[in-house]
Amino acid sequence: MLDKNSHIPIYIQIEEIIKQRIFLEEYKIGENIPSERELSIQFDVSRMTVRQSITNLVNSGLLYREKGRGTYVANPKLEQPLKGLTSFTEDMRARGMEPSSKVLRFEKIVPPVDVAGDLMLEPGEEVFFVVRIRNADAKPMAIERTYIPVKIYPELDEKKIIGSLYALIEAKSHQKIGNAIQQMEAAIVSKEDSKFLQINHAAPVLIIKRTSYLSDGVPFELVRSTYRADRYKFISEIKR
Ligand code: 16G
Repeated sequence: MLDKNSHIPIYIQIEEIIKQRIFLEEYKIGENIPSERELSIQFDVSRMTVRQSITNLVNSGLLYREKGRGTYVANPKLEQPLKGLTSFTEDMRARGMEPSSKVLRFEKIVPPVDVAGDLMLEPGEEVFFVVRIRNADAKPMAIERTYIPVKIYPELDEKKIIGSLYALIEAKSHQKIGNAIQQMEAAIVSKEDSKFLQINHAAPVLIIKRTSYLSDGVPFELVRSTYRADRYKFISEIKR
């Protein structure tokens, strides 16, 4: 209940009560929560105060607003450990979700010089450039733009890449994938990607650039993955 004499601001108390209701499943995932007007009557506070609490919960990803329809309880974000070198397919299966992909582009190109440099290619060497939407349980999670040197897997085609790239590469090269270097940064989604990811066009995304190597040290992919920031959080263990 609200304590109007408390030193804790009212909007923060309301946030806590709403969180509690979500935790107790009084407000269920994917369902509408009461309107600002109803909540302001319930708590006997102004709509402005309720709006502030809801905005904070929307910003933290617990709730989301649908224009003209109200405020809903969001799915909890997927927690992706920044630990083992796993594939999207493995990550989703480990969670009991069904991975799938939609290939938006598949072409053979001479890559830009920076990409060629990262992949340690000779001048003029070709790569496959693949753009895939990665879905979990048929919902878009990420867009991956991948460069794979043609010499690594000359027979790669649009149909094969629908499944797991890592499984294909390991089977083809008869060696394990060894390690990768990753960089992560925050960004605002591009107009094009917002459509594919089914998010608002100013929504935040997390971009991971990964260069991966076979166990003999040969680079086999350079990927830029754009993740929905409302669906993902990355977790790492750090020791001292
Ligand atoms: C992950 C990797 C990506 C890799 C893909 C392979 C990150 C940031 N990216 O999404 O680099 O290409 O898995 O998945 O983790 P697949 O084997 O299912 O095609």
